[in-house]
Amino acid sequence: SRILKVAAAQLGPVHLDTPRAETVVRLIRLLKSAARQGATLVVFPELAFTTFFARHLFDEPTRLEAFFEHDKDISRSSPTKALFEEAQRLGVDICVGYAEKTPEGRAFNSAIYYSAKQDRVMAKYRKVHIPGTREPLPDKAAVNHLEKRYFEPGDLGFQAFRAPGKRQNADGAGDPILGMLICNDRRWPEAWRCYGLQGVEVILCGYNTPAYNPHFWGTSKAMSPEIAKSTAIAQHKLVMQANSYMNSCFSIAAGKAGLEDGQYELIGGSCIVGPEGQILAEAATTDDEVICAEIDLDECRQGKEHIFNFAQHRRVETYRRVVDQ
Ligand code: CDT
Repeated sequence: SRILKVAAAQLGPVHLDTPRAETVVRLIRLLKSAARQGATLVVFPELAFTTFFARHLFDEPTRLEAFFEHDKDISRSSPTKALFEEAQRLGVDICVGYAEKTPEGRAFNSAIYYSAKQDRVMAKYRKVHIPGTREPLPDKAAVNHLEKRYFEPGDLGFQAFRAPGKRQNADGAGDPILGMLICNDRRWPEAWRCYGLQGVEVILCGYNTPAYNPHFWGTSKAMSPEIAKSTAIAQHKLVMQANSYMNSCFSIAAGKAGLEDGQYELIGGSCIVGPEGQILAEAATTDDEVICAEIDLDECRQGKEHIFNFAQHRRVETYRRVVDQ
């Protein structure tokens, strides 16, 4: 058995004017709580250091720039570095999402994996499936989702990696095989399958999912906000459970939750899912909350060796449309 204690750190609302440093303090509190419960890997939400700013149109470029991290290595720059320093002190690996601005001025919705053992950011993922629109909606009452305006689609692909932990042999073969996704990516089976084909054992996914947004969302205008919200939560769990099952892997989903700026609601529902599609832990609130689960990575083998043994059962000669269209 290859047992690991993992956690999702759900973050309650972060408002437009919340100072970054204040949010970092909350993230550190969640990290410490996860470490006290024995977790050695903690996943934080998408764009964890700020409000979900893509719902707003910013006329002033400097206003928008303030939501981005401009330093190449946020584990070494203020105020974000305090989170990584604490992770180092506690010996806990973290995956955290942030708005990345490159030195060339390119903008990505990114997540990084920090290894406490190596004391460095050892993997980066840039969100591939960018939802929403470039232009704001004409309907004045609508809540915008301007991710297409603010972020380029990620250019790093879906690269699985091994996180150095309690190595079972010299080449690291006992270390967990991990992959990162960000929010809307979790609804696309192709993204999971790219990781599944690399033998992924744990998918790490931060998210910000609106509870009610009939302009964009699979929830119709005829639905009450209550039904729309429970549908959004059900669809979130559906994709985490189904894709974990179909790729025989664990998954950890950490969301931002609750009412940002008193009016924009994000679903909670942070969860940890097993390779048979079963929910192992689930958030009970829409505020700051840590959920943990002890997982045995060897439980991925049952599916990988039998029902979803890709080498034995996939029929790649029939899948051309998936990449051609
Ligand atoms: N942040 C993010 O990707 N949210 C999307 C909702 C997009 S609605 C235009 C999600 O899939 O949860």
